[in-house]
Amino acid sequence: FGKHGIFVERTLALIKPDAIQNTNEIEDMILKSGFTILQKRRVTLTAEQCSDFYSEHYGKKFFPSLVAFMTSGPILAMVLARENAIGAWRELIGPTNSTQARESHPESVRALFGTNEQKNAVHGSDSPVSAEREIRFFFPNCIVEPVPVGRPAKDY
Ligand code: RTP
Ligand code: MG
Repeated sequence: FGKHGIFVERTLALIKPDAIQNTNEIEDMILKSGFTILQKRRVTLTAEQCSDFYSEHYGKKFFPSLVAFMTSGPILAMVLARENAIGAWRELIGPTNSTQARESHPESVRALFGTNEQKNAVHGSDSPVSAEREIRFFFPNCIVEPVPVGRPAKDY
């Protein structure tokens, strides 16, 4: 891909029930970090929908309480776009455990708005395959492929 272009990647972000009251501050952090919010939807998941979304964790010890937590109130699903969106959003949110995040990444979203290893404020897709699945889960009509932006016209 040409040296004047970038790939705009998409990722799925969730604001979890424990941080829904901090939505405005979290959106400010997202926009200040150069993301565009392409889609936004507030939903309350059923246990069945949540189990489907987190099916990779089915059978783990924390699965039942994760589903109880994630269905305890509304969440905000967003499609974020940026160069390297998946990695950049994971970096901005910090480590999974909010207690640990406050030690190692005190400016991260999970350090600032989460509580512990379960109530950790936000979710971010962990790979391009996950991002595609998770974006489609919440936004069935959304385009998920990376798109080139800023490429000189003569290269097309
Ligand atoms: P996420 O998927 O939400 O972005 O978080 P992650 O990749 O950093 O963490 P993951 O391992 O995928 O776990 C999914 C969510 O399950 C909850 N969790 N609870 N030991 C526990 O009690 C425990 N471990 C994980 C968290 O809410 C985590 O984000
Ligand atoms: Mg995960």
